[in-house]
Amino acid sequence: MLNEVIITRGILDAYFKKLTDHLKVDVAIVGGGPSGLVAGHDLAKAGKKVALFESKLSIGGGIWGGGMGFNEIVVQEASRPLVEEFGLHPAEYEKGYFTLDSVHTAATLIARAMDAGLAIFNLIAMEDVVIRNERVAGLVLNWGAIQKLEWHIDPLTIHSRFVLDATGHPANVAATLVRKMNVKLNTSTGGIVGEKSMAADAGELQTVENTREVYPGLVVSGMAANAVYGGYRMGPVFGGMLLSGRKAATILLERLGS
Ligand code: 48F
Repeated sequence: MLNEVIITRGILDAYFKKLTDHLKVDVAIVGGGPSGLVAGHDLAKAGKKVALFESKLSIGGGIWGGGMGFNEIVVQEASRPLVEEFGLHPAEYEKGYFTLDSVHTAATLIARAMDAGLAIFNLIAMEDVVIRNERVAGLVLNWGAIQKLEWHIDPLTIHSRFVLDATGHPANVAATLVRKMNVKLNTSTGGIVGEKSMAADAGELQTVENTREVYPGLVVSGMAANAVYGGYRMGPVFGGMLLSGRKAATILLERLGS
């Protein structure tokens, strides 16, 4: 006969073991969209201790909804090797344009990243960063729902050697750092330059170019990179996001000394 208390204890013990194992990590990723998932996959595969925190229930960010809710996305030739490496099934639509089912893409990226060793914590939001010796050194975390309700409940904290801001359009980690610490970022203005309007080709190249360490200890990827450095948006073409995640992992592995 199934015992409800054993079920409850199993969940609590397994969850708190997972969380306790990730109170000190090499890289803490904020945001479970395409760039964060690819970065998490590559870092975990390279043997790094890496945890991803996503404020919402579902992981996958902007992938699920395709374009305007039509659940297909497009990737371009440049990202095809990465797409195939992950076991996705690109269908050529016109020369150089490939469609992917967005639900299969999100599910596959999540599964591959977790199989590589990425720990994912959904429902948990970054509300602030830890500062040590004038560098970002961890995350201040609270339940995503508590953040939304604006309840006055103190957060908990983890330490990380690096943080990756993969929060998409709002670049929430970099924005929080600038708002609270009044620091100078390594951007043209020293602040968050702001995302530009739609120009898919330029935006796709820029999201990879702009994937950089924007402040000691803080790397930005995906749309957050374009928001911070002033790149264009590109809509539901996702190759740049995937390649940005890969570049973020390469930068982080170099900085971690691998
Ligand atoms: O926006 P998102 O998918 O990130 P991305 O990797 O990809 C962008 C594309 O989806 C799309 C696009 C492609 O052309 O432009 O927009 O840059 O995912 C960002 C995730 O971060 C979460 C948010 O819920 C989303 O799932 N997030 C944002 N702020 C926080 C957060 C926070 N403070 N704490 C935790 N998660």
